Amino acid sequence: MRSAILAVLLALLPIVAQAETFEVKMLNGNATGGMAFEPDFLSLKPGDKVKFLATQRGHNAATIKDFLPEGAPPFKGKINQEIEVTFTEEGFYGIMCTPHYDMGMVMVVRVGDAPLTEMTLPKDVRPGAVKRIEQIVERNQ
Ligand SMILES: [Cu+2]
Repeated sequence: MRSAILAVLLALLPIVAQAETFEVKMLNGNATGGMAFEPDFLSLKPGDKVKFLATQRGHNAATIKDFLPEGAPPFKGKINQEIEVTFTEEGFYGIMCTPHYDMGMVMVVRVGDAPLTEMTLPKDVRPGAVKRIEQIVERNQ
């Protein structure tokens, strides 16, 4: 019994050991424009974490409605709050800053290896956000 448990734990070990934590700054602006996540694109393995840092004031990180893989739980951080999120489901996640969504403060998180060309946006994404997402896709293809 004990050796069976050990075998299971050893089998899981590589997965746990490989999980990484990435940091994303929430900024009033950077080289990509005003109101920005930095970086605004991350490519993760399932189980990786992202820590959203309240680097500058007035921002949060939240999933864009219907812009996340099936089965993935939405999240919404509070303004000025640092949050850490574990990404488990493969696919594309659109992340926004709630107060600056219209201004295009969004980022894309990819979990897994799907090409960005397979990403589909929900219909009601705001124009400012669509513009930023198009730039993100262009820079990362
Ligand atoms: Cu913001």
